[in-house]
Amino acid sequence: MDSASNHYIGGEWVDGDGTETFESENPATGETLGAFQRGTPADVDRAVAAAADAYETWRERSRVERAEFLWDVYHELRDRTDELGEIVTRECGKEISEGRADVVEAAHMVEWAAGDARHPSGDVVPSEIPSKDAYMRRKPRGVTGCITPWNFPVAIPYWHMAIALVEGNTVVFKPAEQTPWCAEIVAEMFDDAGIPDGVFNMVQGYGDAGNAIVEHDDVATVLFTGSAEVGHEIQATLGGVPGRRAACEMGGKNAVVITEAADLDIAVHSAVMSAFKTTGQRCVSAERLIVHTDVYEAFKSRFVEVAANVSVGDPLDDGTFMGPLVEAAHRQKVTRHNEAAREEGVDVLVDRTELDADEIPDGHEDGYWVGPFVYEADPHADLRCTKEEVFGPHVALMEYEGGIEEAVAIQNDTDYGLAGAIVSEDYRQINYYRDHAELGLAYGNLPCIGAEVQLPFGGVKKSGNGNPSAREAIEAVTDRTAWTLNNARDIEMAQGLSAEIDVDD
Ligand code: UN1
Repeated sequence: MDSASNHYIGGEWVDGDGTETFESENPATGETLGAFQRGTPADVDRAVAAAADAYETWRERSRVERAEFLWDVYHELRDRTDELGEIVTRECGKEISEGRADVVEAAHMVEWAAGDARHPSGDVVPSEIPSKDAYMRRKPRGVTGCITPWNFPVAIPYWHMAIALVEGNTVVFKPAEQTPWCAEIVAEMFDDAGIPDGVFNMVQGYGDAGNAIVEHDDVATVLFTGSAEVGHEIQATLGGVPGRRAACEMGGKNAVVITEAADLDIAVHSAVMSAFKTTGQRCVSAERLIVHTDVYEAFKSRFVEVAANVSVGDPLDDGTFMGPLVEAAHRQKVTRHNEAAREEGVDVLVDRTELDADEIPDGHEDGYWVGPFVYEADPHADLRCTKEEVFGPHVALMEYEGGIEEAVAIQNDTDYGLAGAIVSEDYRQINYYRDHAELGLAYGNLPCIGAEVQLPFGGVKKSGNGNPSAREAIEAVTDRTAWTLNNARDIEMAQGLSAEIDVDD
């Protein structure tokens, strides 16, 4: 990439209105991967106009026909999984199996959306009146703004866009500024598939471009996955505006509950995956481990042993468990949270905030490295470190003495409600957790990461108002119409309402 790459608007790669550019960087090495034009509100205006123009003809095509374009994307994702997985890893630092899994997850979502195009859409509903046919039919809503995070730079854009497009909406995509290269590939795949001009548009850039989408009156729906801070602003902006809608999926302060009836092998495995995979940078990552006193010491010694030794290193190496954090600013943020936890007086068990020089692979000295930070915290103390989302490998061990009710009360003692897991061999405990944990995604004897695309995805409480996945995403990007047709010559009304019209002579 010699000069800064363009936006994709109206079926063409175009120069933006602004002159500023930004760079994509490999977080494991600090190497520059490319330069990209920084989108402005004027670029967003142009993209929204292109999407609005294309909408009228796109919505007239059948669902099946619209899905044909996505099947091409699906095959490209499958054929290029290894190559694209490596690009994901190079641009966002996730270790290589996660880089590939990102592409596979994207393929799964595209497959789900395109496959669903041949399934029933809407419902046939009974009527009180035999001569009436009643249906629930779906209509697309129009231009959909998709604002996506860096941590799943291929999968999450397709979660949003595949379903929006199959349902007949057109799209303006604003990817995260940390992963513009992956976004460019996403756009190229739509271009390769020959999607009609203006149906898919992309404006690269920062939050000001995202804001311009949110504030644009011609954008009917905003799908957002990212931080709670930004998501709540989007909800506040669109909340009371007639005709406009936002579905937001945000963060969590997720927990794994490990009861006295836990299989400790499963418990350690679940906790390590939940806390440290993706270097703790999933919205579903666990930052709290709520452990019963009877198994506390045994669990602690095994967990601490892994946390102290788990491999942090070159994410392109197959043997690496954790890659770097995504960028310098995020490394500073995680470091501050680790320091703040210490200042609150918690007992620190593992502190790999600064890795030893010999842990950092050659040529990777400029990476944004951090290892696990593990501490003990009283579950009943009012601590910020067990309440605020860090988005890093920062995890509290919280010991409880009571029954499952106490464990679930601690799990629920957070403003968030995204993901969680219980580890137990006691089905009564599992069922209690299933029914009372305030979560959108709950797991038994598993990590709390790794959701599959055909399930709803999203949280409760501060974690979000949307489930931007599978069938629930259809709700976000369509409106329902109750359509009733009379097949008789006479009009007959429901509820016994008289249809007679008396005329005075
Ligand atoms: C996110 O971190 O924003 O459940 C999404 C998972 C993935 C998606 C995570 N399928 O871990």
